Amino acid sequence: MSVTAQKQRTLKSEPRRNDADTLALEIVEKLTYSLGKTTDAARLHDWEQATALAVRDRIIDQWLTSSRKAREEGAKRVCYLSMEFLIGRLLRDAISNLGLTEPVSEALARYGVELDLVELLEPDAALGNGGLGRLAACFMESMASVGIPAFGYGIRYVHGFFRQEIVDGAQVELPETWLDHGNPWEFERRERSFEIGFGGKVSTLEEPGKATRYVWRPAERVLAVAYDTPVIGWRGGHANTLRLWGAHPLDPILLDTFNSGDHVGALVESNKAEAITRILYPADSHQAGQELRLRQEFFFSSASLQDIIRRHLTTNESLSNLADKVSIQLNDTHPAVSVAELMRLLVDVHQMDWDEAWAVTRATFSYTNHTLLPEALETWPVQLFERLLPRQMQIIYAINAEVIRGARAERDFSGEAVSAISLIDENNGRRVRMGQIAFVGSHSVNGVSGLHTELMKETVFGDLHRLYPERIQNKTNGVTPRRWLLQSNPGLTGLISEAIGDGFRDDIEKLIELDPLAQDAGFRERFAAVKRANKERLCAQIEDRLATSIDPSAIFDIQVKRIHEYKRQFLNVIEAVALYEQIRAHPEIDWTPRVKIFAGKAAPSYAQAKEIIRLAGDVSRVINSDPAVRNLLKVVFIPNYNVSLAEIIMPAADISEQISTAGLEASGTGNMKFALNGALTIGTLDGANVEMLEHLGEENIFIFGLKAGEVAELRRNGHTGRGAIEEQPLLRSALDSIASGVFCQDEPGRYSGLVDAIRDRDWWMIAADFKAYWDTQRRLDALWGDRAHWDAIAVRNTARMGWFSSDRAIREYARDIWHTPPSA
Ligand code: HBZ
Repeated sequence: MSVTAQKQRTLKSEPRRNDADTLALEIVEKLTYSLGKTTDAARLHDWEQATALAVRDRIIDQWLTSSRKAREEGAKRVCYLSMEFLIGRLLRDAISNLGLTEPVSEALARYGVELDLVELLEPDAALGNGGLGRLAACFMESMASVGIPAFGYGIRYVHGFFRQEIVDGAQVELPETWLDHGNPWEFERRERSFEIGFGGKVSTLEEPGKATRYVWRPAERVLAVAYDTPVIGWRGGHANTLRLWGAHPLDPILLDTFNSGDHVGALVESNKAEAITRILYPADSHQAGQELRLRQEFFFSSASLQDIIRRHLTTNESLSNLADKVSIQLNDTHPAVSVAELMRLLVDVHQMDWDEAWAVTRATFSYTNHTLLPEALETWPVQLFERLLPRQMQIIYAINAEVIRGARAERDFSGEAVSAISLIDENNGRRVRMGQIAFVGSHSVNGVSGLHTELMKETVFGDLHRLYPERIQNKTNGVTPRRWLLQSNPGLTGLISEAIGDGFRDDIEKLIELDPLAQDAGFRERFAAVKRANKERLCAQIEDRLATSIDPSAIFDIQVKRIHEYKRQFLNVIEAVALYEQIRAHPEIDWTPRVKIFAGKAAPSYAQAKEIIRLAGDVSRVINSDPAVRNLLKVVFIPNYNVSLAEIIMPAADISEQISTAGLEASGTGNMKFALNGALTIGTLDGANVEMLEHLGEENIFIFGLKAGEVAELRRNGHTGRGAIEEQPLLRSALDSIASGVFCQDEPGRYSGLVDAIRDRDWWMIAADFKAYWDTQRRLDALWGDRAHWDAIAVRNTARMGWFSSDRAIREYARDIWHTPPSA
């Protein structure tokens, strides 16, 4: 037995006890010896740190065991490369997955400390923009839960996604500082560092009888240092590693420069290096396009690949079998430069023959696409790419030549078809197309819902799909039921346990056993009581943050997500205005009380999205203060939407708004979280809503509006909003009010541009879909009057959403893409 194995044995031979006495002792030990505080002097913040450290020790036990096991068994590992991991808080996740919620609560209670309050002190790790980053976090948790050995690789941004404040109605972005009080979950691994080059020249070495060798001599180099966070799975059975790279200078200070008197210049290099991982780009729907972004992408791709190769070579003689031991998943195109970088490492550094390297590369990588929006597809100017990554650019040219040769020879591609698949876009000032690179460099390319995958085949990747017809497959997204049900909705979780036992905690698809209880009046009432309590919890938050009181007996109609024209928060606001006007015009009607809740951030440079936030605020001010409304309608915009706020919002919704223009939302995952918690969805046939319809049955979801094909056709035919506006007095009046300044009397023309865009173009089909949306909302109003029916639908939503678990998604990836057997 090796010495390490022996040491591990020793550690394992003393299994920890999970009772409150032991935990109290361990927490106080951390307080004393790690934080230097007595129980009397400790502030809540100290308790938070001490609790995190005590819980962390238990994770480490499992973490070391899991890593050793994977190493010893030579198991195939998944490496999930993602620019973003939108993790949120970790303490509750860890405590809950380890089954320690009760003993930790009890241990802290002995010192008069409440676990709930302790948990609130942890900052959100907001290392992502939205769905894509949150999906990566759910997938990490699910890989640990189903027992797939995996590494998540990403960037340790010092400043995560910005904090949003609303000042005078407008979004203001403030820096986020999650690391200010240290981070108890991470381990800095100075010994795991790699040099990353930029710029410079490529030279060739010719040796007789041998292939030409290329040597890249970068002009600049920075150090990528690993920071590891353990990710513990359900019931603590398995732990994986999230390895985030921080950028550091090779030399902390240029002493010569300093000594010559240039004190600022001496730090320039160091600042430039550290800038790479300083901040997350806050754009989720258009490509950032700046050099720093490309540096970030290459930085974390190269560091991750060097690490993967190093690990492989510790137990394997060559890299020929890399694909048997590692699967690398590219989360969108952000790490797509990895394809060229792995080729460089294999061919230039490890001297593998080009053809073999190309086969190994394709067998190792797979790629997930998350958007069809043309403005979000990444391309880089060839000039910039060449200057920053000269060798990778050469490799891209060589790959391109080979792909085009193959297309001409095997599939008779010519002219337009060749330029469509080319890795270089020659039509827009020569740009490198990252989507094409990810596609040709992978053995599998997947979309994130059935509809999205079909549209990928028809649109962005139409020609590549013709060339490689077997490559595209679908993997519908999922969400982790631990965070999005068990932890965020303890009331519902307890009720479900009472009704069907605890089996669903280990296999969420067992929720289907609840289905018959939709017919049981007693159960429905208890289900509704849980919802009511969750709504009260949200009311308290809103009161606290906005000093606005809302009535928990009203319908809570919620739309929370990034603000984007295609997600159509504007449609929702217009409906609020139309409803407002109807309530005023018809006081005699028995209107159903409704609270419309919005939250979400706009990309700082996205002017229209910011206008929509402003409009929501303006509309809410007028409606909420109009006595004629008699509290039948309220509109609330909650600032600074993040994972922790989502955990309070999702369980409190009656209606979930999933109303994107059909064909544009790749999948959505908020839609799944809401429905899992018993909200009724009003939505278009878009993204995963389509599959939700299949699983829920059409009587349990409220689908309206144009379908993707109809949207495409209307757009082709030059549709504008004029016709629909003419035909619908409610819409016309609402738009007139918005355009004429009813909600912004200080600046009446503020929203005329937004309204003109609907009249003159209606690109997002707001006018085209308004009537169907309005009618469906009124159907929901009527249904609210029949509470037994409403509650039955809500129960069925929870019962039938088990399939939308990220465990299911991960098992599909493991089976169809990675070929890694799960162990749980
Ligand atoms: O990915 C989202 C999709 O819009 C959503 O439909 C899907 O459910 C989710 C997970 O598959 N896409 C994003 O969140 N995209 C980004 O956040 C993004 C970030 C940086 C970019 C581009 C997109 O440069």
